[in-house]
Amino acid sequence: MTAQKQTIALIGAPLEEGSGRRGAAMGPTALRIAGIDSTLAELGHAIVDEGDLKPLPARDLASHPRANHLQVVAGFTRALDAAVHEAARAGRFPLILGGDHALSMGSVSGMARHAKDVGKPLFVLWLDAHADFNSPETSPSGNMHGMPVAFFCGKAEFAPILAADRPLVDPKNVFQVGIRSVDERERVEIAEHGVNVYDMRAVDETGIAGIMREIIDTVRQKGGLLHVSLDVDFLDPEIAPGVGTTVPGGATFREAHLIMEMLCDSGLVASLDLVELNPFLDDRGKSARILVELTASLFGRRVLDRPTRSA
Ligand code: B3U
Ligand code: MN
Ligand code: MN
Repeated sequence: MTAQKQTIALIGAPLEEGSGRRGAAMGPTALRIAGIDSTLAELGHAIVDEGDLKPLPARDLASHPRANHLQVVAGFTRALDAAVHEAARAGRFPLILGGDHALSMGSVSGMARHAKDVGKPLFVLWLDAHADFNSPETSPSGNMHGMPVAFFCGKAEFAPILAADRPLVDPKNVFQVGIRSVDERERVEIAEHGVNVYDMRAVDETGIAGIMREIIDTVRQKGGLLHVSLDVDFLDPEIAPGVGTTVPGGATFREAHLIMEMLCDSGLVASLDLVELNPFLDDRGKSARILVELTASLFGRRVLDRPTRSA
């Protein structure tokens, strides 16, 4: 159970170069100021704050005209891949404090290596307004925070950022929820590769509980580990304005909260990214505080005890 007492490794990743604007590098600090460590400690977990990562060298890579700040993103990807893999290997829960969403190239790759070590398939729950399935060839912006899913599925031509034989994630093991802004080429790519997409229309028609039950049942049946990647823009900008790419019509606090409670009950979550928080754009720490609240629900904060359900 995620609610079981765990040792949580807080791994700060002050990356903003993937996003095309400044501010997300302040994300880890804002999450700490909003009390991420004390909140989780109060729930009975042990916290190891590993501080903020420094990017590893990536001078071996030439800059790329369609992958902005490739070396910085690659440096963080390498550092995160190593730090996340090591934390998971040591039995700690990797909780990545972002940083823009390009960092998931590293966190998911590190977890894919861990899943391979323990002989389980890795599943990814991508909570986002965007599909993030671009590549340097398809991206309209060149911003690498729009590319991580294609990267860890091995479906995009990138420079040799990580070892060529790194374990990849099967696109059919990726579940995207809350999607409402997809580029033309991405639309084709995600369908071709079999990514499971629950867009906002699906959330409205089916309800978030039904979608989460389906996802949790699949991961459980396959005996998988689940990595959760939470982009602030998954949430409606009314409740979480602290993000560079707001898209109207996002998830409500109640929907996001229920997701976290159901994930907690499932006991399947092995790692978590909190990404795209831009404190420079936030409204008096509102978005940072919501992320801390949602994380607390994932780690066992509950309103009332309930009989255990299947999901
Ligand atoms: N799909 C667009 C916009 C975008 C993706 N992710 C975010 N924005 N945050 C792109 O540039 O790839
Ligand atoms: Mn994203
Ligand atoms: Mn997004």
